Amino acid sequence: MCDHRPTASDRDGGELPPGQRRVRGWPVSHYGPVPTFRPDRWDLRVYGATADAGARAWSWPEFGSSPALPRVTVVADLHCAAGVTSTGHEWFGVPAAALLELVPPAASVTHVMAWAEYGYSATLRLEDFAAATTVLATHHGGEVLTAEHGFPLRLVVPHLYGYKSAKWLRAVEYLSEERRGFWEERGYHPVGDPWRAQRYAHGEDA
Ligand SMILES: Nc1nc2c(c(=O)[nH]1)N[C@H]1C(S)=C(S)[C@@H](COP(=O)(O)O)O[C@H]1N2
Ligand SMILES: [Mo]
Repeated sequence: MCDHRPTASDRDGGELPPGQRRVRGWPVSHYGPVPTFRPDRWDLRVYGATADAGARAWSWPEFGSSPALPRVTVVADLHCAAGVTSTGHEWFGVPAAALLELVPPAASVTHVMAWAEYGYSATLRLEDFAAATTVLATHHGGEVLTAEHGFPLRLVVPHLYGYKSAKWLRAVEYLSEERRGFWEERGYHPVGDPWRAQRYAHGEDA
């Protein structure tokens, strides 16, 4: 999670979820090393319980140029479950809903697993992945993402805690039953709604 100290006042700006403190700037927070991007080996895969039982993959050039993939801008705060919120992020990328349209899930699908480099994973309810503000971001504040913030592609799920926003995204797996991802296996909440302080699967929000 995050281990940085808040440096700014909690009084400026909008309302924060319970137990969160505002941090100035944009801390870097993740487990493990920053992966090296190798464009020739990179793909984004959608697989699992798809409606036609098939899988779909985009190479890096395809992902960048496919006219079937629309782009949106989403402005949102980023709430780390360890307690700091960085504010005012302007994300630009492909809406997750567009992937769901291009690769329809089977009727049985209830969740998706976001898979990142080095096996990091985060589970999401289908409705959270499908939310209008959920985006597969390539840019932040008008610039290409930096390596430590997820270049070339990261998931952003602004209405949930940061551990759902997988950096270095490589695949989306459709699931017909809930499964735990990296932090969910370690006791973090399967949904992770910051406004309900859903940090842990058992505890604070019970
Ligand atoms: N691949 C990967 N993505 C990750 C993580 C991680 O450890 N690995 N940590 C998550 C957590 S806990 C948070 S709070 C955010 C932090 O994003 P940032 O470093 O851009 O602020 O990244 C999330 N995405
Ligand atoms: Mo976090």
